[in-house]
Amino acid sequence: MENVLTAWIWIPIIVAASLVGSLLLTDFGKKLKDKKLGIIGLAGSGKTTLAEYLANDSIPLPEEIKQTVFEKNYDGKTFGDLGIKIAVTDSKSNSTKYDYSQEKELLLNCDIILYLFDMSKLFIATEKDGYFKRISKEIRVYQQELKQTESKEKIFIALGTHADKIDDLGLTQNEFDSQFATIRENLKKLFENNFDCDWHILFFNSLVDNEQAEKMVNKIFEKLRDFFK
Ligand SMILES: Nc1nc2c(ncn2[C@@H]2O[C@H](COP(=O)(O)OP(=O)(O)OP(=O)(O)O)[C@@H](O)[C@H]2O)c(=O)[nH]1
Ligand SMILES: [Mg+2]
Repeated sequence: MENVLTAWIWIPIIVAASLVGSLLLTDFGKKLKDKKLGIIGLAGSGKTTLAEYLANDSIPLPEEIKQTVFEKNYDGKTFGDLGIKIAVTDSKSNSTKYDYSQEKELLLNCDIILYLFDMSKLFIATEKDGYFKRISKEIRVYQQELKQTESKEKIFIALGTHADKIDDLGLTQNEFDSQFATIRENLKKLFENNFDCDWHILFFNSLVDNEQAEKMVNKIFEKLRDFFK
C-alpha cells in the first residue's frame, strides 16, 4: 500500500518535469533562450518582487526586498531554466530627480521590456491624475528612446500591478466600470500615439502572493509565445 502511494506521488512530479522539458525543446523555448528581459517602471510598482519571482519561483517577503542593484551585465538572475536574462532598474523611491539612464539602457539592450505601474493608484481620487501624468511622462521618454532602436524586434508589455488593492477601495460596480473605461482609453491612446514596437497592456495583475504572481507570469508568457512564434 505504501509503495502504491509513493508511486502516485511521482506522477505529478514527472508530468511537471516533462512539461518543462517539452517547453525547453520547443521552438518557443529555443527562441527565448538568451533573450534579455528588462523590468522598468514606477517606484513601488513591484519591479523587484517580479524579478525575484521570475528568478526563484517565489515572491520575496517584504523584509527580503533589498534595494536592487542595477545589473548592466545581465549575468545575474535568469528566468528559470529558459535562460532569459533579467535586468531590473534599481529603486526609484528615494530619487527626486530621475534621469532615466537605467531605463534607456534596458530599452536599448533588452528584447522584452516589462513596464510596471500600480493599477490601484489610478482608481484613487486624490492620486489618479498625478499618477497618470507620471506614467505619461515616462512613456513619452520611452517612445523617444525606442525610436532610436530596432524597436520592431522588441516587445513592450505594460503591467498594472496591485490589482488586489482595488477591492479595498469600496467602489460600486458602476463606479469601477466607468473609471476603468477611462483608464483603459487614456492608456491605450498614450501607447498608440507612436509606439513602434509590439505593445500590450495587461491591466489587472497582482504580486501579493505566489499564486497571483504565477497568473501574471502566465499572462506574460502568452504574449511572448505570440511574439516569438
Ligand atoms: N498588495 C500588493 N503589494 C505589492 C504588489 N506588488 C508589489 N507589492 C509590494 O509593494 C512593495 C514594493 O514592491 P517592490 O517590488 O519593492 O517595488 P519596486 O518597483 O521594486 O520599487 P522601487 O525599487 O522602490 O522602485 C513591496 O512591499 C511589495 O511586497 C501587488 O501587486 N499587490
Ligand atoms: Mg526595486
